[in-house]
Formats: sequence, C-alpha cells, structure tokens
Amino acid sequence: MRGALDSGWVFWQTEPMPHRKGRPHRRTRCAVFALAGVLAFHPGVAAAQVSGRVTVLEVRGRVAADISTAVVYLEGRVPRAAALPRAQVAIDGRQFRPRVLVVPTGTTVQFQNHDPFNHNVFSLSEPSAFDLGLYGRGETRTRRFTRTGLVRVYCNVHPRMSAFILVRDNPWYTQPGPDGVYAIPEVPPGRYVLHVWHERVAAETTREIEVPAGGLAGLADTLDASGYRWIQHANKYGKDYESGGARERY
Ligand SMILES: [Cu+2]
Repeated sequence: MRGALDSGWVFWQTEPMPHRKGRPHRRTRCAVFALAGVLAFHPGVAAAQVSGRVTVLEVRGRVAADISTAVVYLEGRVPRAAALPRAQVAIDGRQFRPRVLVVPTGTTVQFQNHDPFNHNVFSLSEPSAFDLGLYGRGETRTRRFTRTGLVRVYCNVHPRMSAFILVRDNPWYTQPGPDGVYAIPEVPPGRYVLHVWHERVAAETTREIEVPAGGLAGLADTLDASGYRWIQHANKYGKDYESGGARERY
C-alpha cells in the first residue's frame, strides 16, 4: 500500500555561516525524504526509530486478525511538505483496496473502478466531505485531501462498501505487521502524542511520549474492540439505502 504512495517532505533549516568580509551569511539547507522507504535527513538532524507492538482484542479476549489495518502515528511536529503526493484506491469486487489508507496532507487519491458496474464514491466526513458521482468500469476519479483527520469513504450504490483515509500532517506514521509489531523510522527527538487507531475501536488510544536521540522501543498498546457492533451507515443524503443495506448480497 505504501509502495503506491509517491510523496516527500522537506525540512528547512537556516543556520549561520562563518562571517565573510564582515557580512553574516545564512544558508538554507533542506532534506527530503520519501515515504516509500527512501529516507534521507539533513545530517545535523538527529532522528531515531520509535517501535512497539499493537494488540487489538475482540470479544472474549480473542486477538483480532486484522491488526495490520491499525494505524500508529505521532502528533507533534509538522514539517513542510513538498511535492504533490498521489495514492491509489482500487474499487474491485465491491470493495475498496486498500480499505485503510494513510496519506500526508495534500495527497491526491485516485479511486479506480475495476468493477463492470457503477460506483458512487462519497464521504460525509467534515472537513473533507466529497462526492465523486456515479462512474463506471475503467474510470478513475480523484480527490485531493488537504485537511488532517479521518475520512470515512462510502459508495452510494453499495451500502457495505467502506474505506478509511487518515490524512496526517507529518510523515511519522505506519501500520503494524500481522503480529502487531511496528516501527516508525527517522523520528526527530522531542515530545509527541502517540496515537493508535483501529476502525473497530471507537476511542483512539493516545498518550504522550518523549523520543530521545537514541529512539524509543518496546512500546505496547492494547486496543479493546470487544464492544464493536456493525451499524449500517447512511447514504450520501443521510437516508437509509433503498437496497436495504445489510440485506444486499456480497
Ligand atoms: Cu459501489
């Protein structure tokens, strides 16, 4: 999923240069790193890894099978974003793939319809509400996400279709592996709020962390999804789906 994301961030740092002919000079340096995995920082900016493990528990203490759809992210510093990132969400077999997508602010997401029938992608999530209208096989419609937050994405034709797009204002986020283990690389030292989000847990886990220069390991967070109940969302007009929602065959 993250491999489909083409994005970058720029850190600007102005530092004094040695005086030359009595005039102070300043030069601006920047470091760009891409979220696709190629990471490069200004050598003067120390950064380290933040790692840990997420557990999502279902009823009777059963461990959730889809931990890798959780999102771990750090809130705090906001670097200056560069480039215009793009990401893709495929619509295939009446499902959004990926179902959970994390993108930096400014990302244009392409919703590609691979099904041989129409879909209508929309969201009522403020401040990123949108409606791409009805479009058919082979067509792609796009939406640019400029505000941080969680965007719940649905289809106005198929009530069971849903996706989640988390829009973040910094690059320090990741999704755990199937075992819940995660690592966020290249985190500059400082104070952050660690968030752990999962679609079936109503209250996002948040807590303050202090990242030292050497990084932070062994973080452990357990989310309780045992109280989750599936509820049919409304259509784009805020009404029930005419097809009867849950009765539609999938
Ligand atoms: Cu649809």
